Amino acid sequence: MSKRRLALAAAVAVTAALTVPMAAQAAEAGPAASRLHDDFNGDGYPDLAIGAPPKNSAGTLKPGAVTVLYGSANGLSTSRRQVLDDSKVYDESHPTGYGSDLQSTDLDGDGYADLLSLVHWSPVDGDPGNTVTVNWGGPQGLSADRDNLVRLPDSTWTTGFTVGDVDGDRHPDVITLGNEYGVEDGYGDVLNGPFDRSGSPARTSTFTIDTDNFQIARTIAAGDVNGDGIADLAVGAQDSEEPDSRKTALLLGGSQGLSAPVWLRDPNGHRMGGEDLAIGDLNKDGYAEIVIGHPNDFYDSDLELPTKGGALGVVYGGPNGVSTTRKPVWINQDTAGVPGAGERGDGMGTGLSIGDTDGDGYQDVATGLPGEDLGTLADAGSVLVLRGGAHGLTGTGAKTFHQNTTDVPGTAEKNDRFGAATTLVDADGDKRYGLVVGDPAENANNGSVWVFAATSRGITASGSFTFGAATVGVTPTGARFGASLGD
Ligand SMILES: [Ca+2]
Ligand SMILES: [Ca+2]
Ligand SMILES: [Ca+2]
Ligand SMILES: [Ca+2]
Repeated sequence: MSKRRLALAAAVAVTAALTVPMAAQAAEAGPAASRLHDDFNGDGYPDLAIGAPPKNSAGTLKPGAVTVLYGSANGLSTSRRQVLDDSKVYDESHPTGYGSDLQSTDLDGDGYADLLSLVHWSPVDGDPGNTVTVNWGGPQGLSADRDNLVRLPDSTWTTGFTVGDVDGDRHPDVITLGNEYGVEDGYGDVLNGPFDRSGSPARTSTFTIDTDNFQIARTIAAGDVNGDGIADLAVGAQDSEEPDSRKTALLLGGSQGLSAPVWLRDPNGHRMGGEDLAIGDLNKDGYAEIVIGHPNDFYDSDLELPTKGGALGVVYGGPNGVSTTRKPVWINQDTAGVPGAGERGDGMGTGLSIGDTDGDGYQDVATGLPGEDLGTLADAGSVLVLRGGAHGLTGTGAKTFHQNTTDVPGTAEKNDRFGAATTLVDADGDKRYGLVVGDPAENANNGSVWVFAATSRGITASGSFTFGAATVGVTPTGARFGASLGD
């Protein structure tokens, strides 16, 4: 249909024919170009996937749902939507948890982005066990049916997955993180593309992060840290004998496989880790930064955060991986220019996302602070958007949003925990990424989502809107609508 889609396919083909790495290739493997990855119907406007993986009162998963809002010249609207709802097909004996950990990429290279979700119980093989599934994109949107990319062994628990071209063949790869029960020896599986339409990868390989003690693999993100056009991996881990420890390993991608893990350290030599990771080029030098969300300030570890209330760790990229000229930094609410003040339990670093919110070419970072108090309202929650620039991530020009911000619909209440999830999406195709906030705890775990537009001055509360599961036809009770947002 769209000339835009055909043009994109041609550009990718031309790039793939080159053998010498160049800037255009670096951009393609990084977040800038991977951003067309969320255009499921190929109309040139990125789309938004919203997960609602409900749990019952005992904390057990139930059949889940995914709602896609399709982008347009006017941005997102709940009237242009597609709902994929397992609860319409399966009862609670089929606890799919569909809608957990949503990611997108064009897996089969047909020009339409495909949607990937972690699933606990798969209708395809009908057994418990973690699976990564795919709904295929096409001119009418996502396929209602889904295929299993991989069925993870029953002896493992899966903590997440990411997508990126880690072998440099221009086909996206899927990387899952797992831990073997009883052993707690974290490892990753790489499913190397291209994938066929049954979900089978061309080949697979495994890597370990166990270079010293046993490590529990917890979080993963992909992006091109060393600027060679091949995606690299950041893996968040915990020393299995130190429950309060968090650390992050960098593994560089390459045609011969991943490099050995290198642990990231702050200028004092302390390992840098947290609960969430994102990768993007914040200072536009061609080397992507690793952003570490460290929301928990109750850890008792060798990590000495400079301040309270959670923080973002920024590790700058360079030609060899970690920059040798730019030191890693921690940024929190006590950093100059950042609104508010760091207090224990604020949870800054929850639900990280990266995108260029004001169109200046520098990627910006959004983070939730679900434990932020608003006056006497404990844990009402807020979101911060910090700007990237020539000198990297800065507090200057940072913006904050919560349910009592002028022009933001809703009313902040105790324990709302606004900001548990965020994503940045350019749904109107103007190269400025709007903000989407997920709040699965809102209204007794029914959940809600807020959508904010972006202008040349960044994210704006003007015109923001909110909606919940009922608006899109998903059963709202305990839906946890917005628990995950497509990335
Ligand atoms: Ca689209
Ligand atoms: Ca596709
Ligand atoms: Ca790389
Ligand atoms: Ca950079």
